[in-house]
Amino acid sequence: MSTFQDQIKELEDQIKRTKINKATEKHVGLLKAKIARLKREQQDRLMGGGSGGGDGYDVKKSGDSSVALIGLPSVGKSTLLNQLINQKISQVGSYAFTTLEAIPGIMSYEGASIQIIDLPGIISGASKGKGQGKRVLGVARGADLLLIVLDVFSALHHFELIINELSYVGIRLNQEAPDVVIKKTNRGGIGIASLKILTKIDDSTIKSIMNEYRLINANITIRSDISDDQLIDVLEGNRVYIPAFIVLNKIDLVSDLELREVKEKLNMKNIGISAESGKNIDELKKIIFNYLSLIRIYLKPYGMEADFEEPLIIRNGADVGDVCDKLHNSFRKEFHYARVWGKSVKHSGQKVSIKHKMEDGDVLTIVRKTN
Ligand SMILES: Nc1nc2c(ncn2[C@@H]2O[C@H](COP(=O)(O)OP(=O)(O)OP(=O)(O)O)[C@@H](O)[C@H]2O)c(=O)[nH]1
Ligand SMILES: [Mg+2]
Repeated sequence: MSTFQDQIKELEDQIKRTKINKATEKHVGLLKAKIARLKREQQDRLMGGGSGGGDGYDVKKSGDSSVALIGLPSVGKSTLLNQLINQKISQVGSYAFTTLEAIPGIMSYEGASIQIIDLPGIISGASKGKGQGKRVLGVARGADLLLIVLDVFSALHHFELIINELSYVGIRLNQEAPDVVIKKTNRGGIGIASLKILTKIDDSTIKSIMNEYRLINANITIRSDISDDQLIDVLEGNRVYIPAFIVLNKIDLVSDLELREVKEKLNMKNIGISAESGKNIDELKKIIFNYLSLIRIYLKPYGMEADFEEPLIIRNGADVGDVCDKLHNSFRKEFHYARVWGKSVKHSGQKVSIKHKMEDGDVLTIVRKTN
């Protein structure tokens, strides 16, 4: 295992020693691709050897969205879970590794049921299997939102550690998935069609990175201004793109000035809270709800009044078909047409297809073929 580690370190040092400019761009891109390959091989080895123990805890997804609490031991994750869901289901302790498995709970907010998953603390080397780390990170990979929980006293150092561990298992935070499509061909070399001006990578770097992945004949269509790292992410596959923000806990123990100093140094959106006293918990709930970009749909059964009491909660960007799937697994098959009142249509009661995109507050009638 150390040989992987040594090789990766050696390549990373080479990048550090290289002055990055137009002339070295391609070389650096290649080094990065090599590092990515070594990391993948290292991960494969770990998985195969079973040293991490499975791919995550067996947490059943429930609710409209799931949020994972990730952080080092004793920062207050379990205290926070209990606050958010208003129940004491996860044990709190003043010693490290109190929590030994994933503990899910449901937070109710604005008609939405949001699953919050408390996790064991992670430590440096978690991504390589240390202290149940792989299982913890496995759950994090499946979440719709990550709350990075930091103790206000060690926030900066811990933040960096967590970012590294997450990145190692292919989790990309607060990044759009790069819009890149690659199709293998039989001949003709690498054909590049960029529909955006590329400011971070040039054609020759693209080609050599693709060659590093044994792609000699292929067409690549690029619709976002990608970097070399993002191209490698696409080639590696297996990346997940998850929104995240920082929860700075235990602010009851510091002055406002101390808190401000820490906040200024963090380069990710954050909120200071006290999980123990409940300070800023309501604000945090609101932030969670907003980050998940959930929308409310009011269902109006055919020929009846709309139900404005209990909206159906679904993710932003969902279409009528997604609503059907949420209601019953027969709805999509039996779908005839739908009518919508609200922001997503021009006319009230407009007839729409199953592909129609919904917006927050829309009223929806689904008409089934059997009706
Ligand atoms: N002062 C203060 N103490 C807190 C706060 N939140 C948690 N604690 C204390 O910090 C200790 C650790 O809390 P836990 O909630 O068990 O921490 P954890 O992150 O779940 O720890 P592990 O399960 O070991 O990873 C406990 O003694 C808590 O009482 C807070 O906001 N302020
Ligand atoms: Mg805990």
